[in-house]
Amino acid sequence: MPPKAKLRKLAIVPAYNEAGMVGRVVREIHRQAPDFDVLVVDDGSTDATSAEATAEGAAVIRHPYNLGIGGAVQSGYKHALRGDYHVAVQIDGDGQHKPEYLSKLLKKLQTSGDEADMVCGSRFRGKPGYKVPLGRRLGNLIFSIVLTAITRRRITDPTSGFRMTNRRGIELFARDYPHDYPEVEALLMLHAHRLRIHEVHAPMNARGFGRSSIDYPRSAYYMAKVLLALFVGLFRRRPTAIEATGKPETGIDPPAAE
Ligand SMILES: Nc1nc2c(ncn2[C@@H]2O[C@H](COP(=O)(O)OP(=O)(O)OP(=O)(O)O)[C@@H](O)[C@H]2O)c(=O)[nH]1
Ligand SMILES: [Mg+2]
Repeated sequence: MPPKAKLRKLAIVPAYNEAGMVGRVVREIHRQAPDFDVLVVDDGSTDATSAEATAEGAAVIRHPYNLGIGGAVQSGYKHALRGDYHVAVQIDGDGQHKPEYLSKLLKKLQTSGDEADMVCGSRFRGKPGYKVPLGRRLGNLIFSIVLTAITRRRITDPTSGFRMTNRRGIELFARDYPHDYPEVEALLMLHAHRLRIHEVHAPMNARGFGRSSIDYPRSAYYMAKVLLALFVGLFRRRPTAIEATGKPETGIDPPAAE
C-alpha cells in the first residue's frame, strides 16, 4: 500500500430514504476524516436523500430503482475501482456507525501488512454502545459461530456494515457482490478468494431515524437465506493461492497505482 499521504480513500454511504440522517452522516465523516472522499449511493429513495447528501458536499450516485443494499454497496465499489481508490469503507447512512472510528480501522488496515485485506468494525469486541435487540444478537451469534468455523478467524460481528478494505477488496467487490443481506456472504467471499479479515472494536449507535430494513418477519428470511448461501458457498470452487494472489500462499498488495 502506498504511504498514508498518498492513499486515495473513499467512504461509501448506502442510503435508502435516509433524508433525515444522511446529511449529518456526511458532515460527520468530513469532520472526523477529512482525507476521505464521500460517496452517497441513493438507492432509488423517494425522499430528499440525494439533495441532503449533495448539500453537504458528497458525491452522489442515484439508482433509478431500489436495488437493495447489495446493489448499492457494489455501485460504491465500482466507483472506487474506476476512481483508483486504494481504500474504501462502508458506512451506513442511518447514523449507526461512528466516523470517529475511521482512523482506527485505517490504522489496522495499514499496520497489518499482508494480514488484513478487510477490517470490520465490531460492536461485540467490547461494549456495543447501545442496546442491541435480542433477536439481532442471537442471529449474529449464529453467523459468528459458522463464519469463525469456516474462516478459522474470530469473527464476532459478521452483520456489521462498518468495514474497510484495500484495493484487493475493492477489485473483488466491484466485480461480484451478494444481493440482499450481503454482509455475512461478503465475508465468505473474501475468505474464498483468500483475502484476510480482521476486526477492531467499534461501538455503534442505535438507528436514529427512519425505518430498519430488518423487521421480525424479514429476520426469519434473513437467517434462512444467509445460512443457505453460506452452505452453498462452501461448495464453490476456491481459487488456488496462485490464482488468487499471483503468489504462493501470501496475501500481498498489488503494486501501488501511481
Ligand atoms: N441502498 C440501499 N440502502 C439500503 C437499503 N436498505 C437499507 N439501506 C441502507 O443500508 C444501510 C443499512 O440498512 P439498515 O436497514 O440500517 O440495516 P442494519 O443497520 O443492518 O439494521 P438496523 O440495525 O435495524 O438499523 C442504511 O444506511 C440504509 O439506508 C436498500 O434497499 N437500498
Ligand atoms: Mg442500520
